[in-house]
Amino acid sequence: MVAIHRFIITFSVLLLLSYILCESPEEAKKKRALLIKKHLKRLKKVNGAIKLVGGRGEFEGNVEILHEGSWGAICDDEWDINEAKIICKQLEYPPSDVQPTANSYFGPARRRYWMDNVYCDGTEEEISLCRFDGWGQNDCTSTEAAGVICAEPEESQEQKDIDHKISMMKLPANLKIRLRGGRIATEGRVEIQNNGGKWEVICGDGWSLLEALVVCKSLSLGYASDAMQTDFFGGNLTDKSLGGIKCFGNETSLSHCLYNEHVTGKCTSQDVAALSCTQTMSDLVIDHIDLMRTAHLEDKQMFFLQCAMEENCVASTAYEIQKENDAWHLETRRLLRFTARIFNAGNADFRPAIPKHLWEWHMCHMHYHSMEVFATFDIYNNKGERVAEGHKASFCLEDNQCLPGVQPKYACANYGDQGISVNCSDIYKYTVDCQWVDISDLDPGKYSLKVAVNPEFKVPEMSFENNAAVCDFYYSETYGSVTNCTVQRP
Ligand SMILES: *[C@@H]1O[C@H](CO)[C@@H](O)[C@H](O)[C@H]1NC(C)=O
Ligand SMILES: *[C@@H]1O[C@H](CO)[C@@H](O)[C@H](O)[C@H]1NC(C)=O
Ligand SMILES: *[C@@H]1O[C@H](CO)[C@@H](O)[C@H](O)[C@H]1NC(C)=O
Ligand SMILES: *[C@@H]1O[C@H](CO)[C@@H](O)[C@H](O)[C@H]1NC(C)=O
Ligand SMILES: [Ca+2]
Repeated sequence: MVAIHRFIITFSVLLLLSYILCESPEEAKKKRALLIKKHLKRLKKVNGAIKLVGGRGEFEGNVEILHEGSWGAICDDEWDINEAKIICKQLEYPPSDVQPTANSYFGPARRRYWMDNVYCDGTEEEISLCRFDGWGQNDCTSTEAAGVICAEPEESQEQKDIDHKISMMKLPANLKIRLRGGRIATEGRVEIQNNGGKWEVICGDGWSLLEALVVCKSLSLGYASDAMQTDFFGGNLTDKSLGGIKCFGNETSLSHCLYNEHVTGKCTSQDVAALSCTQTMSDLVIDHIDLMRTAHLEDKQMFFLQCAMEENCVASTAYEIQKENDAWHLETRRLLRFTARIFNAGNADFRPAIPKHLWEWHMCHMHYHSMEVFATFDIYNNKGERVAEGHKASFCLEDNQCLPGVQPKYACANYGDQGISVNCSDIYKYTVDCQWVDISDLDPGKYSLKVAVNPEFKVPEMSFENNAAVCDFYYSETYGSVTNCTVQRP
């Protein structure tokens, strides 16, 4: 807004000047256009300005934002199409055909992270106006840079030849794979060999736990405990090194995955794909039966939702109402509530990715959050568009219920150790604050509800194929029902 005001003032002053100096209308117009252009350019250099780095052209790359005079990266936690659209809009690209990228798709983050857990509702003019954790606050490593691919406007001829879609290619059918350079046999850089050729390393851009899991499984080394982009284990990248490899995680061989032609050969030399494997691993499973059984609607006065609002658990319209309406606390929100029961079916405890001393104390709910994005609750329409989200659920992990003979170990109270033991469940009852999707803005109709744990695959697991429940959600004015849930990949 400030920028726009400044712009209008400058514009009026320019009009006045041209009038006083009595130039010919044409000349004045030209000058004015030039000055406006300069002014806009200058505006772009102020705090909140963004640029894309590491891509094939200006239209794509990891996002960097200017704050306090220095550029910084944005972390990919919670990064999706909503945020990508704001970035492209801010850079004056059309809002269609936008793709978000994660896991440092355009190379490792080169600078500090300025933003993490960015959440835009779509109306913001620039990314710095979206909600996020606060400048510089983050828990991210250099392999978590967020990026976008924007579509250029039609008129621009410059980059006509470049296909703006990520062009994914099949990997060779009988690729051989090995690990090298590790301190132990279960870690190291990943090397591939095609058709008896030279062993080569691969470029780590976009390399995540999903790809690492496929490699560990195919080498009979168990499951991936870490996916790295590093030259710590040696390896020389070439201008032919394959990059941007994408797996679902359920493949039996890397050969079944795809790679990105455009990232191939564009890797920085430190950015070698590496991993470590382990035989013991946790495996979270969402209980879709309990979800169906417990789902129901509740209308709640905003007076009782103040804590929830602090933790971003309501839809963005609630914040508008709070701003505009003095009696906001008397307004109500309609919530779809349900129980999320998460069972650890693996052979190792599930532990938070962040060490204890970095856990966040949440005053409102009076406990520590050990994991920022533990679960997501989303509602989609029949076109597959997300129409409501429960936003992030940062949980405090503990053993609420265990199979017979298993002793609960983790408890949140008193700064206790957090986690979920093997054969125990962490249960978020529908009565718990924030355990809902705010559907106040939803029209009656048929939708699908997706509840997913560890949805961004940031914490290693045996399998991600059982982390989400996808259900039919039928909503009338007065009634909501969740039926027909299936367990799938987030
Ligand atoms: C990488 O290159 C360096 C220097 O050219 C060479 O000494 C080293 O052996 C190479 N490493 C591998 C794994 O090829
Ligand atoms: C792996 O998951 C993807 C996406 O969920 C699915 O399309 C594919 O059929 C699965 N492949 C196997 C081998 O299960
Ligand atoms: C967990 O339960 C399964 C099935 O009941 C059992 O086979 C396994 O030994 C249990 N593991 C632990 C660590 O209790
Ligand atoms: C449940 O979902 C499946 C596909 O996901 C669909 O074919 C089936 O008709 C649904 N059943 C009901 C009762 O809605
Ligand atoms: Ca799982």
